[in-house]
Amino acid sequence: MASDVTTEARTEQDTETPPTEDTASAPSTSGSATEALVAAELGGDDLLEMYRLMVTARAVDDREISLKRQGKIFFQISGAGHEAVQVALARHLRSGSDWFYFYYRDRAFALALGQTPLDHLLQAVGAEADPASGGRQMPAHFGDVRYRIVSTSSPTGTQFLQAVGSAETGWRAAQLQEMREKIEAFEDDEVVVVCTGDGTTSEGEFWEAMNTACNLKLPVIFLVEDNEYAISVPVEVQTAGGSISKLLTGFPDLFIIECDGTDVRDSYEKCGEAVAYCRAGKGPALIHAHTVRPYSHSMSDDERMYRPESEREKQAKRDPLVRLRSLLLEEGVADEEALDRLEKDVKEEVAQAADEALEYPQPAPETAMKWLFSEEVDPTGPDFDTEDSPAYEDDKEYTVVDLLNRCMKDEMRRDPRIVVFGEDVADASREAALDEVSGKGGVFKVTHGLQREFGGVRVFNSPLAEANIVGRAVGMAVRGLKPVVEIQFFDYIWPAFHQIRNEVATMRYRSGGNWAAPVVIRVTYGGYLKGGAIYHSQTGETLFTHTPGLRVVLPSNAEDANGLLRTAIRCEDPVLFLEHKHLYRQVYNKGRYPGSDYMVPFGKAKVVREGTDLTVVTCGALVKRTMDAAKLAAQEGIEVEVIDLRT
Ligand SMILES: Cc1ncc(C[n+]2csc(CCOP(=O)(O)OP(=O)(O)O)c2C)c(N)n1
Ligand SMILES: [Mg+2]
Repeated sequence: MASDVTTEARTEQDTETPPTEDTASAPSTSGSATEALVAAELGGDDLLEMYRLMVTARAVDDREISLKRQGKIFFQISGAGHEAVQVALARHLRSGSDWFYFYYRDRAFALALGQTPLDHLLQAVGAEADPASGGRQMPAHFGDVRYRIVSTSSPTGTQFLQAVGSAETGWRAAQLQEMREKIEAFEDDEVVVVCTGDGTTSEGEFWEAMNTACNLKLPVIFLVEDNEYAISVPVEVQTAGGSISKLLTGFPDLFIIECDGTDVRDSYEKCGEAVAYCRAGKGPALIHAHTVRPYSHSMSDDERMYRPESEREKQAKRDPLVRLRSLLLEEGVADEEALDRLEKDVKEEVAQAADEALEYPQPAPETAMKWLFSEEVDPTGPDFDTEDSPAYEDDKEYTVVDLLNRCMKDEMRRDPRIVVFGEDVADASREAALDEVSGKGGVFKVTHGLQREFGGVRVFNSPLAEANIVGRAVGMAVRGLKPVVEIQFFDYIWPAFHQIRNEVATMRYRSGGNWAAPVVIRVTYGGYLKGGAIYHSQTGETLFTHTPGLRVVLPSNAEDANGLLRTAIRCEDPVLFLEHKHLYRQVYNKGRYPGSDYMVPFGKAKVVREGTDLTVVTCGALVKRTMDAAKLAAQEGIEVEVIDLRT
C-alpha cells in the first residue's frame, strides 16, 4: 500500500476480558471480521469505475465553484479530498436497502449510491426539483428517499443519534413480528452508515450515540472522515490525544479500524471488514479514515490564513484523485490518453447538467409554507374531531394521569408501531423483577403498566440523556415507527432542544416533504409543587410555540388530555405535549373515559365560561385559576368569558 499514513486494524474487543493498555493500543490484524470479508479484490474495471465517480464528484464541486464565482449560486462546500474512502465504502453497501446519514462532504458517496450530478446541481441552484430539499436547503445537504439517504441538516452532529434510532428500528422490529410487518423493506443484516468530520466528533451527541450503539450492539457504521481540521481548528485541539479512534478504545463491541482515506485500495479493504462485522450483527464499527481537504473549508474560508504553505503542499500530494490516477497508470489499467478522455467527458457531462439545472425554476413564493406540516393528514380537521360524540362507558371519573395512561394503552393496542421510551418510563428494566414488583412506569406514573402489557421491546428506559431520547426518536420515526417519548421534567428539556428545534421540527420542511419525524414528546411542566423551586417549575412553552413545524399542546383537564394525546399520536406531525404536574391528580379536572376513538382536534379552543364584559384567553393550569377569578369578578357584576386554548 502506497501511503504516508499509518494504518492500523484492531480486532473486536473481548468484552469478557477488557483490553489492557497494551492490547488496546497494539496494532493487530483483524480476525473474525476479516474471515467474514467476502469482498473480492478490486480489479482494473472496479478501479476505473471508482475513478470515474471520484472525478465526477470533483467536477461537480469545481462547477459549483465557478457558478458561485459567477453569482449564479450562493454557497459552495466541497467533498474534495474525501472521495476515495466514500466510493470504497459504498462498494460494500446496498444502495436502496441500507440506510445513510451523510454530512456535507459526502458528494462522491451519494453519487456512488446512484445520485446524479444533476441531482446535486439542482440543489445548488435552489430548484424546486432538488430531490434532497425541494430548493429549501443550502448545497451539499444531501438526501434522497430512493437511496435511503435521510435528509442532511446544517447542524454538525445531529445525525449520530438519528442513525442509532434508525438502526434500532431494525433491531426492535427483528424481535417483534407485528412491528416488523409495519417497517418498510426491512432486512435482517442491514446496516446504517453515519458520516462525520473529525471536528464533529467533539459534539456530545457523538458520544451519546456511541454509548447506545455499543450498548444495543447496533449495526451502525460510523465513518469519521478526518481531514485534521474543523474549519481552522486542528485535530489535536479538538480531540484528546489527536486521534478519535484511539480515544474510543474501550467501548464494548465497537470494531475500530483506521484507513488511509485517500487510498481506494486500503479504504476498500478496511471498510469491508467494518461492514462485514456490522452485517454479522456483532455491533457497531468505527472507520477512522484519514483524508485531506485541498480546497479550504468552504468558499467562505481561505485556509492560507491559518495553514502554512508547506502543509498545504504536503496534503496536495495526497489528493485521492492524483493518487488513483497514478495507480491506474502504474498498473497499466489505462493510459494517459484514456484518463484524459474520461476526465474531459465527465467535465462535459457535468457542465451540461449545470446548464440544465439553471433552467429549472425555484420554488414559487406561495409555496414557502408547504411541508411545514403534513400535507395529507390534517390534525386540525374533521377527521380528528370526535369531541361531540364521546363513548362514555360509565360515570366513573378519572384523573389526567389515568386518562393519559388509558390513551396510550388504547393506541398501543391499535398500532404496533408505537414505542414509548424515556427516563424511568418502563415498569422495571430488569424484566425478571416484574413478577415481584408493581413497576415504576414514570416518575409521575403516566406510563405505568405499559411495559408489562406491551413488553420491553416497545416500552423501555433510555440513558439519562435527553438528546439521546429525541435524536433516537427521529431516527425511528423516519423509518415509520411512532415514538411517544417522555422528557421527565420540562426544566431538563434543553439538551434535547437542538434535536427538537433543528431536527424534529424541520425534517419534513427541509426535505421537501420526503422525510418526516412525527414524534410525540410528552413533557411534564409547571409547578405549584412544594419545594419545586426553580428547576422543577418552568413552563417556557413559548420557545416551542415559536418553533415552526412543531405542534404544542397544553391540556387543562382529563378528557381533553385523553382526546388531545390521541390526536397527537395519530397525526403525522411532531407534537410537544405539555402536561402540567399540578393538574395530574386534581379532583376538579377529572373526567370520564371517553372511549378509544375520542379525539380533540388541534387548533380548536374551547369556551369554558360565557361572559360579555371581558375575555381571558388562557390554557393549562391557568384555566382553573382564571375560572376562580371569573367567579369573583361575577360577584362584582363583571361577566368574564374564559377561553381554553388547548393547543
Ligand atoms: C452545531 C454546529 N456548530 C457549528 C457549525 C459550523 N461549522 C460547520 S462545519 C464546521 C467544522 C466541521 O469540521 P469537521 O467535523 O472536521 O468536518 P470537515 O468540515 O473538516 O469535513 C463548523 C464549525 C455547524 N454547522 N453546526
Ligand atoms: Mg475535519
